[in-house]
Amino acid sequence: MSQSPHITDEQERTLELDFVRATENAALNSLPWLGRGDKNAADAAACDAIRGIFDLMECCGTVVIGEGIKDNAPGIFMGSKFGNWTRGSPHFDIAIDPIDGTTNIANGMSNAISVIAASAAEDGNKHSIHHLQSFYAQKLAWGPKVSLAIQRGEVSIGLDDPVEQTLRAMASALGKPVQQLVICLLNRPRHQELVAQIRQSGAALRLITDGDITAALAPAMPDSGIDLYMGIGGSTEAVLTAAALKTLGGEMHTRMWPHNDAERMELLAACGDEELRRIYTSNDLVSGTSALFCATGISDSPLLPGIKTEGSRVITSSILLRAHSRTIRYMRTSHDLSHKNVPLRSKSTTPNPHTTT
Ligand code: VTB
Repeated sequence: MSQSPHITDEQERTLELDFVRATENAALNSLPWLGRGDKNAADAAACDAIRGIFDLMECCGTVVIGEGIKDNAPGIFMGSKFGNWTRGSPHFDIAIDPIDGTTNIANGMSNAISVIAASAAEDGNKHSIHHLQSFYAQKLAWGPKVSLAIQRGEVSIGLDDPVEQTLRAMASALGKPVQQLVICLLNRPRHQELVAQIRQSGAALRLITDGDITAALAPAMPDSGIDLYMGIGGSTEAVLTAAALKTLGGEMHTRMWPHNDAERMELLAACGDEELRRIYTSNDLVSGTSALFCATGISDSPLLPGIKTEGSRVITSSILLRAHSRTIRYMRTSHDLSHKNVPLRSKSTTPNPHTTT
């Protein structure tokens, strides 16, 4: 967003806790849908809860990355205004995935999180979060140790390099043989060739069903056991991953991946050939120096434990990342549901005239 006022450090440090409340709220409100076979109901519950918190927040948020289009979800769309838009309060771009892993939540499986990222645009720029117009994107994500080896000129890594070459470079950067590498990707027919090439190299695979934000962040998380994330996943998820990598270190290369000729033609008309071929780094996708990333686990993932219930108490685990200070903050919160009021947009008696869905 170009509108001033710029967010101050102080404002960011205060507002960031409300981001955690928003993803916690989404996780709490979608919990009853864990394993109930209805991914849209889970998603709707998460959206309602996120809006419920943002309605209370003194900020001017514009959703530049929403969800719903690829998954046909009842989601929060691009252009939605979040916050109460009080005059003088800070402006943000917001990227949001109320639940990454809606199929997982419907099936009661691991790897479901609620996630929000925000970044304020700086001088001259209209937006600080780049909207990738494709449904899908090609991704290659690695951790800080590999980035360091790249910076030192010891290895080089590129999205278009042959798989075997990429894995050799990874192994050399991590100081272990290719056979000890663990590569994560979505289990999809489109990855058949990639899977065969990885298997041939001798590296191990971790194939996941859904939820590729946590999977793409795994190489940057200590002890995740994942060395590299590869393959084609959602574009929304790529941008959210980029916001987190700004704090965690590590890097991801991303390129739009049209899934059929019709989408290719649409993208060519909308953004041109150069843009379609462009390989984005995380700073290209989230360009502001301010960037917040916040996620709460719904079910267990490499990033976060899922929700645990103890009587009327529910324990949530969240991660809050702030690029300015590079702080990685983990929050384990015990909510007493017999006392707590989970703010929901649908239950609000005084809807804010400045907010839209
Ligand atoms: C991934 C995953 C998401 O979409 O981005 C995936 O992280 C990619 O799309 O949780 P397909 O499922 O169509 O392959 C999700 O599974 C759902 O948005």
